Amino acid sequence: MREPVIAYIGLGANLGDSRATVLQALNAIADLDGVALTRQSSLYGSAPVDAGGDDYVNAVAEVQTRLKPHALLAQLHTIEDAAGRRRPFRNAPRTLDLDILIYDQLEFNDTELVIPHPRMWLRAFVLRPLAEIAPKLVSKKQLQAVADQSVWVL
Ligand code: PH2
Ligand code: MG
Ligand code: MG
Repeated sequence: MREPVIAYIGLGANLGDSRATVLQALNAIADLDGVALTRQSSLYGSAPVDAGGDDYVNAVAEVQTRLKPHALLAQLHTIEDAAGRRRPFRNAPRTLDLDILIYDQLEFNDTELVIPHPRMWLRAFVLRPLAEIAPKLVSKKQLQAVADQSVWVL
């Protein structure tokens, strides 16, 4: 059996009961075979970045997983689909978005998956919750670089 590795998952929602959906998604992640939820951030509110619609609810989860990156992604898509996720256009308001941010020390890039997430270092709605649960992964300088973005603890 594969040794588990640590991965970080970004959660976001801005359509429907976003708070409830993000909390349900954390439970669904914890229930996945081959995945243990080891930490979860607070829920954060955030203004949409490069997107429209209502304010988002965001969070970050730390998991230990035996799943390979694409298998983990497939499971996250299943959870998104169960939450009624539709994909009418890029960055459309969404009931649930689950993104792999970091997977072990992996640097990987194909048409389906880019790891680490290419825009994570530009986004306070990722860096603030990530810094809460994994402070060594985010520097003060990186947080300062996104300090103008509106993010608040719910
Ligand atoms: N996700 C996006 C685009 N913009 N803005 C906020 N505040 N939160 C998000 O999760 C988010 C976003 C694309 O996935
Ligand atoms: Mg996303
Ligand atoms: Mg996504």
